[in-house]
Amino acid sequence: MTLLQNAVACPSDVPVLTLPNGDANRDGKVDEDDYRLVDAALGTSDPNADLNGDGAVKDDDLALVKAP
Ligand SMILES: [Ca+2]
Ligand SMILES: [Ca+2]
Repeated sequence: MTLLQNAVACPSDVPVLTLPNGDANRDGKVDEDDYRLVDAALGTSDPNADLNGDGAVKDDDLALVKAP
């Protein structure tokens, strides 16, 4: 009666989104394509262009594309 097996409490403690700086199209690099993608999505809630994940595509997301 001493065999207590603790189930793994939280096996999937992995961030759902891993966003490299400004890599909107996730091709591994930040370039004009990402800028255009975000710029074209300004004012929308396109999750691919919402780089900071606040639910809206705005200038701050565009700033992330510009950031190195
Ligand atoms: Ca890219
Ligand atoms: Ca945003």
